[in-house]
Amino acid sequence: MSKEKKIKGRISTRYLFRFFSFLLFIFPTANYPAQTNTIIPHPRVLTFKEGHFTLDRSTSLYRNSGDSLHAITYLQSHLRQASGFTLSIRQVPEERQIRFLHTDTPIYTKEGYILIVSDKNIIVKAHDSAGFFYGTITLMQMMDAQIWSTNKNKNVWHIPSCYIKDAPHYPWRGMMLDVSRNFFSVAYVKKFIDRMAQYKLNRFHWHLTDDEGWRIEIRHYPLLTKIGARRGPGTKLPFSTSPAMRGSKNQVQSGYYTQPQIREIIAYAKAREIEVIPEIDLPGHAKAAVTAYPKLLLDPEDTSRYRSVQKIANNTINPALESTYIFLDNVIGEVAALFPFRYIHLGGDEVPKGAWSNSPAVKELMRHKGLKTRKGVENYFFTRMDRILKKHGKKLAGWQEVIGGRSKIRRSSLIMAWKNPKAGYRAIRQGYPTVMAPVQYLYFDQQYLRSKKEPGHTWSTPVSLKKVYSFTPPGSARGIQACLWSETLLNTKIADYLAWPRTLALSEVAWSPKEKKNWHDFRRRVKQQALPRLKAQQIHYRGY
Ligand code: TNX
Repeated sequence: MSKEKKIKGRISTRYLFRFFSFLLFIFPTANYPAQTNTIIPHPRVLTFKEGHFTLDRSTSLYRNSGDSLHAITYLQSHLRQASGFTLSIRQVPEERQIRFLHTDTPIYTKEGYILIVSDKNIIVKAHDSAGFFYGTITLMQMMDAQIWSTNKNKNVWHIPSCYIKDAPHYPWRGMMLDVSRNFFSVAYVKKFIDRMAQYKLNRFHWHLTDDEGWRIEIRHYPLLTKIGARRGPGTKLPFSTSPAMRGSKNQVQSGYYTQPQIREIIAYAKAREIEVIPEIDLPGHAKAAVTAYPKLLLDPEDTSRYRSVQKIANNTINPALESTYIFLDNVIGEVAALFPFRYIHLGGDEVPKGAWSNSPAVKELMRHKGLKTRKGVENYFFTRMDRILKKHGKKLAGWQEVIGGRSKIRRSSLIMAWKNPKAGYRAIRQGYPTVMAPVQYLYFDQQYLRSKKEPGHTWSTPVSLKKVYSFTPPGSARGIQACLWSETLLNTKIADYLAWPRTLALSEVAWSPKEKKNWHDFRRRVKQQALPRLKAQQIHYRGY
């Protein structure tokens, strides 16, 4: 090539460079692809505008009320982890700022928010603490996935200009974690809660007691955890009862949460706008409790021998003994003092056939109260338990069984329907606030698809991501909830795998209006937005 041509070449490269720089100058978004929505759950109203906001260490924060504190703290701490800097809070509005502005009326409903991003500033408007938090979560979903990492190496963030107005469809957007069958550490429970918050879920149902373990410290009754939280060789709780007590055969499995740890977890959840609902499963599913305190909870003359559906022998508290109610009053007293949320879940599911059938105390109770059936005895038990809860200033939550037969519990009791959607419709018709948790759609302990290679339960139908997404709860339900029972959850990897990405579908069904549901678009958003974030947090999700 001649010298002349080389020079010409260099000139034209330089010219081209200048030309493109000029283009970038007049169209600052030219180096960004056209914006598409990647937010999960899909917001009610969303429009993208030209331009973007650049967030870096010089960006400041401003708030005109106290109810944006959770949101601000959350954003600040993630930026600190991902970038190493802390955004400062200023007393006056200025440019290049994220402003949290309180509104006098709710945005649509409770928990709603408006988010406006422009190249000059970001405005989050809300009427309550949850609204600010969710506005901030949406903002963080529009930032690079590195916002969820902890490696302090991203310093500049671009957020597309937009206008978003949003609020949840259902007030109850829950997940249940069973920590009885297999125990999970405080650290994992916190992770579980934080991940829920990232997708605007707001009720953590903590299944704290069951046959295989009592996991909450009760000061009145130390044996509940001393005996009831340990199983395996040399302990009083057998290890081998099939099929629920799986695990490595030679090791004692133990674990429970102390009251300070429980307080810590509740505060951690509260900072993420999540209420914690504890479950003490009664009167069935109580092998751990009756093993720890047989004298208080079992009729010594009861010769009935029976097994639960999970094949656990003689696992049911006797409802005809006064000592049962004294015991439960003391337990509920401590639980009520620990958990600020208005509901305490008392289970009520799967009382085994044959329980109490030979208990003289129960026979006497039936005669005395004119109870004809075992269901009648269960109802008597729950009516008394409801009164105890009332005394401690709490409301009852229970599985659908608590309203079988002629129940006298308060109408304000919260019913969780798990056997099928129909059970939920029935509870709604009877006037109870109802949470839909049907196994066919929302049991995340079930396999995704039928295969020997897939972890999870097989007793119901498989629950694929698409199946979760297809669930259409009635508008009149209080909300929906997924359940992660832990019989097969031998480690946190399995727990992660079963929960993700299904939790994303749960989030959208619980939050977004039906008209916004679109399976193909959802899948695209899962791929573009969610999976990189799960990866950044090392969540062991199931690919698809
Ligand atoms: C049924 S759902 C149960 C649980 C099991 C679960 C396993 C409900 C209220 N009871 O005890 O862990 O199935 O999928």
